[in-house]
Amino acid sequence: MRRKIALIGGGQIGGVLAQLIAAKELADVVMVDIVEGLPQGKMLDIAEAAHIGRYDSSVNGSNSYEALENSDICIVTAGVPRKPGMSRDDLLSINSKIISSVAENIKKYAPNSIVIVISNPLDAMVTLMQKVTQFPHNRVIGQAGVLDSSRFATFLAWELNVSAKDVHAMVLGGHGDTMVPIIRYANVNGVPAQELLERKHGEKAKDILDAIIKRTRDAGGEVVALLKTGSAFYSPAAAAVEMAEAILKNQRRVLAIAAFLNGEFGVSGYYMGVPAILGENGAESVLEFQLNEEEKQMFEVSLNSVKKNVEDMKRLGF
Ligand code: A3D
Repeated sequence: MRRKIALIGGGQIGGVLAQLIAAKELADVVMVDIVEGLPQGKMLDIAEAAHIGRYDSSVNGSNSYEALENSDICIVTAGVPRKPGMSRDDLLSINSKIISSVAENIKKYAPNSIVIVISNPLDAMVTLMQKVTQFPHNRVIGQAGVLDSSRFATFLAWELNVSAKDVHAMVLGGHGDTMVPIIRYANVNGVPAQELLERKHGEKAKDILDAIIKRTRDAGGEVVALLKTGSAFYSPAAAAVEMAEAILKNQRRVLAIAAFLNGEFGVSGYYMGVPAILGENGAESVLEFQLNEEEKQMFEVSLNSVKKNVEDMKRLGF
C-alpha cells in the first residue's frame, strides 16, 4: 500500500514539502489549507511536473480536513511566520488558536498518524498539539533541531572549507535564541571541529567559534531580515522531509528533534530538542548523554524559555 503524508498548511514551507516528497516518491501527498484554491493550485502545479520529474506520487490539495483520512504522517506548518523584528514567541497567541483547531481535526481524521509540527513557537506548539490530540508522545514531535543542526554544520563547513556533508554537529534545547549548539562533539567525519578551528586560527579560534554559535542561534532571524516577508522555508521543509523519511522507512535515524522528555537530561514533562531515534513509531527513544557544566547551564536557560512559552500559552487559555 502506498503511504500518505498530509501537509496542513500550504504556504511557503508546505509548498516545498510537497515538491520534495513528490520528487523522492516518498509518499502520496495531500495539502490542506484554509485559503480557497491555494492547496489545489500548488498541488496541480506540482502534479503537472510529474512527467519531467519522473514521479508517480499522487498530489492533491483540499480546503477540507477530511482529506487527512488515512494519513501516515501529518506535517503541520499552519500558522503565521515571523516578520522582521518579531521573535518566534510573538507568534504564540495567533498560532495557538490555529494549532488547536488543526489538532482537533488531526485527531478526528488521522487518529493513527505521526505528527511533525513545524509551526512556531515550536516547543509550545508541539506541546499543544499533543495536549489536544492526546496521541502518545512518541507520535507527536517537532522539527527544529534538524534545521538548527544543519545551519550549525553548514557554518562550520564554510569556516573550515570542507563539505557540509562531512560535518556532524548537533543543536539541542528549545528552538529559540537560547538553543544549545554542542561544539564539544562537533566533528568533520570524526576529526574534532574545535581542534581544527584552533589549528587554523590559534588564539582567535574562540572568537570565531562564538561568532558561528551566535550566527546559528540567529540564523532564522537573519533570513527573516533579508526576506522581509516571511521566514525560511527551503531548509525547514528539507529538515522535516528527512524526519518523515526516517519514519516511513523505519530507518532508526538519530536526529535532533523536539521530543517529550521523561527525566532525560534532567527534564520531565516538557518537549525539548534532543537526539532521538526516529523509526516507524515516531520518536522511538531519546539518546541521553552527559552534558558538561556549561552545556547543562545553557540547557537550563533554554528549558526556562520553553517553560515560559508553555506557561504563557496556558495563561491564554490553551
Ligand atoms: P506561510 O507561508 O504563511 O504558510 C502558513 C499557511 O498556513 C498559510 O498558507 C495559511 O493559509 C495556512 N493556515 C493558517 N491557518 C490554517 C488552518 N487552520 N488550517 C490549515 N492551514 C492554515 O508560513 P510558512 O510556511 O513560511 O511557515 C509556517 C510556520 O512555520 C510559521 O509558524 C513559521 O514561524 C514556522 N517556521 C518554523 C521553522 C522551524 O524550524 C521550527 C522554520 C521556519 C518557519
